[in-house]
Amino acid sequence: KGGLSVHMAPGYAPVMGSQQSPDEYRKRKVALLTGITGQDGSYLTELLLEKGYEVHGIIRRSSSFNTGRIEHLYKDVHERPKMVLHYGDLTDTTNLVGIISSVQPTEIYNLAAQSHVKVSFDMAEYTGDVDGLGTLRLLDAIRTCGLTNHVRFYQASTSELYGKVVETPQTETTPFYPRSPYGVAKLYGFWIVKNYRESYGMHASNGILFNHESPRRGRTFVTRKISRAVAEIHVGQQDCLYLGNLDAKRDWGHARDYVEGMWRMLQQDTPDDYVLATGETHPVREFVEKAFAIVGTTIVWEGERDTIHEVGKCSQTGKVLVRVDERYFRPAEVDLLHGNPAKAEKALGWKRQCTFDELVKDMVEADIEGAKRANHD
Ligand code: NDP
Ligand code: GDR
Repeated sequence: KGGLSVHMAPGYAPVMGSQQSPDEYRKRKVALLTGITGQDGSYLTELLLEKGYEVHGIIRRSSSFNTGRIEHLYKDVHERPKMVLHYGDLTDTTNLVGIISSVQPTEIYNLAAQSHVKVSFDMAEYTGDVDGLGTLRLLDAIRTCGLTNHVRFYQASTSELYGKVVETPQTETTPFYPRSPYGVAKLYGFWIVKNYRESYGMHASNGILFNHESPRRGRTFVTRKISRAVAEIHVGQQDCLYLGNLDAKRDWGHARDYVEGMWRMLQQDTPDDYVLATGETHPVREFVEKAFAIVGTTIVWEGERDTIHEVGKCSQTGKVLVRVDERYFRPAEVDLLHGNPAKAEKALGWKRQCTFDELVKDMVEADIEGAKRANHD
């Protein structure tokens, strides 16, 4: 895969404030996404382009390509692109002010984050800076640019805010008890969004999204790690899958469904906070079993449950295909996530489309295609 060249498109000069009323200003459809190169950023860009938006995305300068998920949407700047990329970072205030003032967006989706929970224990300060203070920087940049009443803002909040189980299923009123530096940083993000909404009347909403996956999911998240391993074991490129806690339960949906909910939140007259979830929960162990079943392999578990001695064997051959490795356990775990999306279903008319079984199938089949292609190359 090649990378995309990034252009500050000609004609994007800084403009502070707007002479137009908020209603007049919002007649244009201009979205600015942080995290456009991530899983959700790529699906949301597709959705917004389909809806006729001009989409601007902030990407990080990287020594290797980080634009693989949006490459198919890219057009050269000379071909009047509807997607324009800008270099930036949530840690760089001046840069954010520069981009917002020149793009004059009508909607901002803050999807950028150090999004890996386990990594947040290793990089706690950085995660706090990007996921917590980064949200503040973006909100303040909107104010600095004089667009407080003009821009609608979406914050990628998370079911990790719930953390330790207080009640299930979790709703917008369930108390938060985050269990990782990531969750704590996102808690700051959640509250600063709510605070700026109440303090300055900003149209700023939190989407409290439960886990959502896809073939574009980062490879170190558990679902994609499993789907890739199943595919690679199937085509003979890998022997065994090493995992951590098999008993954690998650409410897993498809990312394509969830970006639709983000957009719907910003089309409401008033800002609010919404849970997006499937309303079902499944253990990691079940994802493993279902994923192997797609290639015709039945997994049987042996050894002491939930210890590093537990293994998953192929029922037909007896070969060990799954091992538990303590390095993938977290210092503090979120045992159970199970969301109730009733508010979003009623107020936004949103409902997930993809079932759990369809999600597993979609991911495993895509990775089998990828593994076969790699075998050919
Ligand atoms: P990804 O990890 O796939 O994408 C994260 C994006 O953030 C990437 O584009 C990444 O850039 C960018 N990024 C990371 N650090 C910075 C930074 N310092 N400045 C600017 N950009 C940065 O996440 P997802 O797409 O899965 O998730 C999107 C958002 O939703 C995240 O905020 C995540 O925390 C949150 N969320 C995700 C859920 C899920 O299940 N997927 C559930 C609930 C919330 P690069 O490509 O260069 O690394
Ligand atoms: P999560 O997703 O922490 O819920 O955060 P992840 O897929 O990393 O973990 C889910 C559960 O699986 C267990 N697990 C493993 N996890 C990983 N990554 N690797 C393993 O080998 C493994 N073995 C078992 C974990 O312990 C955990 O319980 C995701 C991210 O997208 C966040 O950004 C987002 O906010 C939340 O979902 C909602």
